[in-house]
Order: sequence, then C-alpha cells, then structure tokens
Amino acid sequence: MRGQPQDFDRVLSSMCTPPHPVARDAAERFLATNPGDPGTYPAVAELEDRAVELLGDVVGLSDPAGYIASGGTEANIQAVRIARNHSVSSDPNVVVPESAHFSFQKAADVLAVELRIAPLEDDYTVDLGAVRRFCDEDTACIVGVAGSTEYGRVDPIPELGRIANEHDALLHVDAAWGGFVLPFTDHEWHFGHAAVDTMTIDPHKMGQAAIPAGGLLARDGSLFDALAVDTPYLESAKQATLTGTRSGAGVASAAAVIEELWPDGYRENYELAQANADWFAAELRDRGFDVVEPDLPLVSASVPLDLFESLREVGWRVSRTGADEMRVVMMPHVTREMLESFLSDVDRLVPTANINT
Ligand code: 0PR
Repeated sequence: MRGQPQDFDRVLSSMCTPPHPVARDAAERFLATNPGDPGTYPAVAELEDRAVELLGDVVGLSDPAGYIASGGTEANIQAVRIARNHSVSSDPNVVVPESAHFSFQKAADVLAVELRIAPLEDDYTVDLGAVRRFCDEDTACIVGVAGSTEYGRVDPIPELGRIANEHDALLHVDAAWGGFVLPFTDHEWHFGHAAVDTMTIDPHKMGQAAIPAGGLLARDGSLFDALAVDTPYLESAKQATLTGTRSGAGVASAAAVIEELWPDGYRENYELAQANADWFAAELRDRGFDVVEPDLPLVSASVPLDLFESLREVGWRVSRTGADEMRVVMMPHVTREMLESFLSDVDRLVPTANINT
C-alpha cells in the first residue's frame, strides 16, 4: 500500500512543519547513514559536529557539547539523566514548572527520580517562591521552559539559575520549540544570559529540519561523561546518546537547514509568525473570545467545545490545552491566508455553536 501524508493547509496546532527544501535534500542524501557509528559513517558524524556548533551559535554557547537526538523527549530524558547521575543524593528530585512538557513525566518514570511540580503565576511562568520551597539538598535539577507548549511562555531563567546554584543543582532549559524564535526577542533564556547547564532545542520544530532532529546541548562536555557507556566492538570507544542506531537523515537535515537559515531566515520566520499571532489574537478578541496574550508565536483562546469540534469536523487540525483553550501554533507553514480561511469558518460556524459553554 502506498499511503499519502496529510496536507499542511489545515494544520494549526502542530509543532512540526514541512522540512525546508535544503533539509529535505540533505535528509534524502543521508538516509542510509548512522551517526551512532561514527567510525563507519564519518561524513554524517562531521555533520553532527557542525549541527551542534551551529546550535551553539543560536543559544549563546561558544564551545558547545551535545548531539542531535530523536526529539525533545529524548533530550529532556537525557538532561534529567545527566543531572541524576551527577547528583550525590540517593533520592534525587527534579523541580519542574507545571507548564513543563509531559516528557518530564516519562523521564521521572524511566529514571526513578521524584518530580516536584511547581505551580505557575498568573502570567503562566513558574512561581519562583514555589521553586525555592520545593528545592532541597536532594534536588538534582531545576527545569525552566523557554517557550512553553501550551502558552509559549518563558520562565525567569536567570533566577532559576541562581536558585539551582544555591542548591548545587543543574539548570536545564527546555527550548525545544522556542529555541529558534527566542534569539529575536528580548527574553533572557540561553547559556549567555544565565547559569544554564543543559538545553533542549529541536531543529525539527521551528528549525524546519526533517523529523527526527531534536537537540541536546551542554555547557560543559564533561556532563556527558555521566551518560557514556563503553562500546567495545565499535571503533568509537564510548556512546552517550540514548538510542544506538540514529537517523543520519535527521542529523544531516539539521546541519543543512541551520546553516541555511541562521540567523536571517529564522528572523524572517519569527517576524512573520509573531505578526500573524498578534493579528490572529486581535481577530479572535474582536469576535468576543478570551485570548491569552501571545508572547511568542502561539495563540491560545477560549473557544466553546462545540465550535472547536465543528472546526475539526471541517478539517482544521486544532488541539486543546489542559485548561481547554484552543491552541494555534504559528509554524512556518501557517500563513495569513490560512488564518483568514480559518476565521471565515469560525464566523460561519459560530451561529450554530453555543458560545456560552
Ligand atoms: N518540550 C517542549 C516544550 C515541547 O513542546 C515538546 C513537544 C517536547 C519537549 C517534546 O518533543 P518531541 O515531541 O520532539 O519529543 N511538543 C509538541 C506537543 O506536545 C509535540 C508535537 C509536535 C505535538 C507535533 C503534535 C504535533 O503534531 O504539542
């Protein structure tokens, strides 16, 4: 059977997007390579080094250590694993904001660490007082989110770094989605702004690489020693990645597209996406919906369930937040025309929907 992938012309809530042409081309050329075995596949290993170096430029780190992971989930699991293995506690805990992606629940489960979930302030960033209260001598890691999945918010990363230092804990920043838009904002979020130890930044989200291409970076390469296992029958002596055989397509596409778009192409994407987010938020507000102010290019708004369902029925791929708002992510494929067409469906469907629910 020869399946047909979905079109992107009605996809509004995904954090993925069609790969950029240079990413697609690189992915195809490197399909039969495995960066997990750099002795046999040296060309893709070199591209991985280049991708990490370029990611360092994006996140204010001059000598970055890291690798291209299968996605943000693997990068977050590995960051928690670094912190756990680094910690001297026999009962380590990790303090995360309530806005943290569910991959941290997987990390806590797989790694048998306690997850302490700090509540948010009214602006959807983490409550620093709660983080302080939750930290103790067993805290291995504090997590800050730079571009949260549901509201696109950025936690106060420099303050989290100070709290982490006070507790000898590591600070991990999850910029899986936000990492390719935040360089063009005033936020303080990266290695150059704060005492960040590790970071997730995914080329296969806003970076426009082919899936799978997540990114894990560390300020200090020795942090990866805590993950390394011996690989006796490979030509390389050690391996710090979670998976063994890995996608050369993802790695090559990440290197190619970041080289192509950083910084001007990404800046252009950000400016278009943010303008669309601001415009779309205002349009929804004009129609009487409650909208969470879009700080980054992501709009969440209270939309009644029956309208939401009607929109899905006519083909719009929209999802809901935990608090039941509709969420639209301004990925590079989301154009003003798409949003106009969506709004005309909203206008058409509103009279039949019950706006008071
Ligand atoms: N960290 C953050 C801040 C995320 O938003 C996500 C995924 C991850 C980590 C995990 O990344 P991976 O999915 O690469 O492992 N956020 C999206 C979400 O849960 C993932 C997604 C992407 C969902 C495309 C749907 C979709 O169509 O919403």
